[in-house]
Amino acid sequence: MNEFYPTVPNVSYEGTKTDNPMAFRFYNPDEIIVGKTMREHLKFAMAYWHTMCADGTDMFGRGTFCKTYGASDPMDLARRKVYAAMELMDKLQLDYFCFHDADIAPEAETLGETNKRLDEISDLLAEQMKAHNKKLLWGTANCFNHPRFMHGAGTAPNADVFAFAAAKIKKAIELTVKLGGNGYVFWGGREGYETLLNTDMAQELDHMAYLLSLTTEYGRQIGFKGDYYIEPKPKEPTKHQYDFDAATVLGFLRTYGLDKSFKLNIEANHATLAGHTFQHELRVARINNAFGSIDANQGDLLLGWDTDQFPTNAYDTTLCMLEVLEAGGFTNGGLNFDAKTRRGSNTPEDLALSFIAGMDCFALGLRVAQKIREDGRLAQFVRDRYSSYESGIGKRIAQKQATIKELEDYAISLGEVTTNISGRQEYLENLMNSIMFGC
Ligand code: XLS
Ligand code: CA
Ligand code: CA
Repeated sequence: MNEFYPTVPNVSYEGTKTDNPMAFRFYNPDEIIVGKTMREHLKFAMAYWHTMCADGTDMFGRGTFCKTYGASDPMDLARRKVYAAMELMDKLQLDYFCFHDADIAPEAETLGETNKRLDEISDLLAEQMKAHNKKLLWGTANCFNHPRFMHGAGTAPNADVFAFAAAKIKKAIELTVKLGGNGYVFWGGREGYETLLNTDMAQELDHMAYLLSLTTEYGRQIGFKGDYYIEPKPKEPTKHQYDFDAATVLGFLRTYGLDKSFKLNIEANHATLAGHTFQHELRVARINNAFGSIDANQGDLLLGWDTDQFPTNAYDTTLCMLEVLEAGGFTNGGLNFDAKTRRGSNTPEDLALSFIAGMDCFALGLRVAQKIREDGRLAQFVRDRYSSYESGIGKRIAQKQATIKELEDYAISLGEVTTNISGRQEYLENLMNSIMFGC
């Protein structure tokens, strides 16, 4: 087989002093940090759709990257992508990947034919994954690209579309099981609305819950042992997406008794689209025992859409890794680079440099997060801030033993609240800087 990325070398750790751009400065895969290698902590994955497929096409212009791999027809292209993916993952030391059904094989005229194509390419993937020691972090179904999904998939007003979506998800779960996937993601695609004037929201939500039950139960029947994730996103492509943010998804799951069956796949760019920080979404997931996996990217706060940029903001990755460590690390999840190079960064070297930047940024985040935990001042500050709940009336509130009359008597006896301790936000922000930059 050809070499698809001749200008990309095998990338390894050279430390912060190196001037080699094709090297890791912070990501040292086999270095142990609190009992685990960095590789085990970070579990980096490549998103097949961006890395192998997307050619930079946007609504103003054609593609700027060549993603044809020298292929002569669509199935030849699908096969070549498998080999190219393995080569790139090897060179970048990426152990995992994620895919949609439509990323690995082109849709045919009928679903039956499409499924045959998926069988063929997944056979090749299975063989090559074994040869290259690669793992599937999660699989998913693309129920948003084809025109049949113009009004949604599980929430479509057309029952034929619902059936089609169910069949596609069934097949995508089968592929995930076949490839030993650790997870399966439900991302709402077009599950939302453009206007309530034509929408029966109650019926759509009921249908969505039914689709989730049907497909996830089927997965368990065929031996899927991994985690099911829902990936929140507030808007785009629809004006309103039902899986708006982590809290909305948790409320929806509880309404339909599905909360025990799902965890969340939190994407940084979707968090900011919802008007939250990445850290907020991770915290909501963690405190609700729903922390599962992460789509590692970043948006541009000056743009109102999903730019899916490679993550290079070390402050955000530090806060993210603090949440991950606090959650006890990943189990079935990992850090999937749902990210693409900018349209103007259009060479294979740019692709490698973008992964290096993202991997180094999360490695740096992990290193600093661990330093913050070792330092202990941040966690101690938070504990002290709530210390009034450790004794007296506070302890009775924390133990949920206080009566309303008791609280009233206590408040009257106080006369006024005289002690309210400063939150010291600026001090804490400066503390973060001093730990991050080693001063
Ligand atoms: C799109 C989503 C998508 C999911 C998988 O915005 O991020 O890529 O991660 O369908
Ligand atoms: Ca995503
Ligand atoms: Ca995105």
